[in-house]
Amino acid sequence: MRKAFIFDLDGVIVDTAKYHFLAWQKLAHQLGIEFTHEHNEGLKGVSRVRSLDIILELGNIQASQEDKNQWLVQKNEEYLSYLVDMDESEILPGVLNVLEYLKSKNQFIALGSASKNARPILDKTNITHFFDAIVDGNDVSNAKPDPEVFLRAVQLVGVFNENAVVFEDSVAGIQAANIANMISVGIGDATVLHEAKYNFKDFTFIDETFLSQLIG
Ligand code: B16
Ligand code: MG
Repeated sequence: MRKAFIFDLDGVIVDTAKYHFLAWQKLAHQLGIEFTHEHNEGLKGVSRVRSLDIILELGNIQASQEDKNQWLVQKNEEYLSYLVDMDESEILPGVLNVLEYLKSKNQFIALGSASKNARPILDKTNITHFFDAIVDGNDVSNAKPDPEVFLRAVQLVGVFNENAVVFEDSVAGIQAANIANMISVGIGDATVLHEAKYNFKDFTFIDETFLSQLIG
C-alpha cells in the first residue's frame, strides 16, 4: 500500500528561518522593537499574519489594519529579496536522498507548509517534480496546530490519515500531525519537539531501514 510522506518546508527542506529572521528584524527595528534569534524561534511554523501580531505584542504596539497590511507587504518583499539567488545548494543535508528513496519506493510525497512562498522555493531548489501534492499557506485558512494543511495533503493523494508520515521542525506542526492521527517525525531539537513520535537531528540521521519500516 502506498503511504503519504508529508514534508514541511521552512526548517525541514530549506533553512529559510534565517531569511525570515532578517526580514522581521528589519521591520521590528524600524518600529523600535528589539527582535532576537530567540524571538524568531517562536515564529517557526507560525503564519505571516500571526508572526506580525506577535512582534507588535513584543513592542506593545497597537496598529491599524492598514498599517499592518503595509508592514506585511514590506516584510515579504524583504524576505523575497533573500530568495533571489536561491538554488539546490540550499536544500538541507540528507533531504534529497530521502526524497529519492521514497520516490524509488513509489510512495506519495506531499508538501504541507504554512508559507505562501512555498511554490517558488520548490521551483528555485529544483525539487517540485518530487511532489504529488502541494498544500501551502495559500490553500488553507487555519494555521498549525490546526491539521488542515496535512488533511488537505492526504485528501489530494487519497490516503488515510494513519497512513501518513509528517516531517516537521515546529511544535505546532508536530501537534497538528498528532491531532490528525498521523505519524509525526520531528526534525531538529528532540527536547523542543518531544511530542513527536520519532525525532531526528536532521535528515542525514534518517536511514533506509527506518523509512522502509514506515513504508511497511
Ligand atoms: P510566508 P513552514 C512557515 O513555513 C515558517 O516556518 C514561518 O516562519 C513563516 O512565518 C510561515 O511559513 C509563513 O511564511 O511569510 O513565506 O508565507 O515551516 O510551515 O514551511
Ligand atoms: Mg517549518
